[in-house]
Amino acid sequence: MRLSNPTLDRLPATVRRPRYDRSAVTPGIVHLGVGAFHRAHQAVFMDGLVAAGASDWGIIGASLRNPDTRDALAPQDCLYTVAVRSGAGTEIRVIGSLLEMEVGNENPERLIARMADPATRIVSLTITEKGYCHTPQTGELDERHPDIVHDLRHPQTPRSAAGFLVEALARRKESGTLPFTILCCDNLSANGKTAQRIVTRFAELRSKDLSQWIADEAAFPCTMVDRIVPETTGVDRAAVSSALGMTDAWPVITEPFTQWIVEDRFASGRPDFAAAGVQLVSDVTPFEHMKLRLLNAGHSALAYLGYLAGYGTIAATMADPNFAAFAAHVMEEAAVTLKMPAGTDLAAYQASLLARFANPVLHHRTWQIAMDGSQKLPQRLLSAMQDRLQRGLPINTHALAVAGWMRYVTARDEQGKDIDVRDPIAAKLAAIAQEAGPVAERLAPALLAVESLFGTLGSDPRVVSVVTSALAQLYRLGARQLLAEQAMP
Ligand code: CS2
Repeated sequence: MRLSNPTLDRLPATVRRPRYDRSAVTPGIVHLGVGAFHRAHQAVFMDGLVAAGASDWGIIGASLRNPDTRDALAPQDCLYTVAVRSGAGTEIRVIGSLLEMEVGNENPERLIARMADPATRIVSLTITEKGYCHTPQTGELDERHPDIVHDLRHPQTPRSAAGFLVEALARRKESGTLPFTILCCDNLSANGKTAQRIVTRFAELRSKDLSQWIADEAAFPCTMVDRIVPETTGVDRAAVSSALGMTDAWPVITEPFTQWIVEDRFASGRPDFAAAGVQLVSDVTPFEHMKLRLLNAGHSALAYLGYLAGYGTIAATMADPNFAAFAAHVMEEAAVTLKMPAGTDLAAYQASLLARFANPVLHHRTWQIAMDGSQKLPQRLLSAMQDRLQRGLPINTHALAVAGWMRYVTARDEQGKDIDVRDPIAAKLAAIAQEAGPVAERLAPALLAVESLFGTLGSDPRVVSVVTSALAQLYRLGARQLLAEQAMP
């Protein structure tokens, strides 16, 4: 038996499910990048809103290139399970807010038409950092990116998110329809502004008029999104299907915590997000910095050093007290760079992050988080480093995290085994590592010279010196021994 509309009734009584009439839910949102994160985060908020009778907005989910999610969910009427895991056990809930699925590269026209349809009022995005085809250090569109070059030549059959967004917006302009709101839900710094810069620049390369219209009429609110959602494994699928008493081909696994903070600027209306616990604010910046520099920085630091030490998951890494202390130090270094609204308890926030990281029933792989470091380091580690340098403060712990990344991208672990490094510039990084050899004094400066990632920070002598010495120690002692020595009083 497969999870689907007709089988909803056969679920065990304890499973929360859509009790509302799904046929009365209408698509108001097109979401690009319908991966595990979206399905455990935004789609759950939307399901909660409909269930509470506060909205009838559903989601059309789109993958830009990969048909896997559509293939798994289409036979189940786009229903899927969210399994929330904690020490207290697992709570499972079937989500009904996803109505249809599209795959961009299979049928670009249909996806564009969906986005251009006046019924679509928001296009939200979780396309990961690299999906923006930008230079991570500057946040500008990379006009030489192959997908961008392609999409400018073939605007009707785009590949990139920017290409889809701009073509759909062009058609809305043409037909006299208001633009949709572009709701960026990726972990980028000033994510709405970054999306805006990229979309308007791409549009400008097509037509000044179009780009002006988008700048004047569309909205790009910034958001802070937070929920830890590891990749679903075969074991997870089997466990969820067994709890359901029927097959769910692609459930998502997550933690109890969830948070969504959104700037309240929408071009064509929005559902009553607040009724589902979304925090609507006028400026997301402080919360976004807080999350990127504490949670995501801590995550990346643990992922690189933990992986090098042979730990497979964040929880396993955190179970080593020296690594937990290291994560806490990264957060302490970053915390002083944050300017939070009065009443924010940063110490409590950091403590809650450490507890979330340690959640032993969540198998969040260090390898998964280590992915795409060239896209993640600037907003997670480098901006805080820069702020500290400006104030004359030491940067040792951040430098060690960066050194961990450096050793990781050489694609050789501490035992000499290959690392499967996934990163848009993995080949370039490997070439640099090859040329420099495993010698901190050569490797650190060579990697710091990658401008798209480090910008001017990479030539700051203080950075070169502290990162080089951290990398030298990492080579000499290995991650475990190094952190053990640092933890000694
Ligand atoms: C993680 C994030 O994969 C990663 O890089 O740091 O996906 C993290 O789990 C989320 O941002 C938590 O909200």
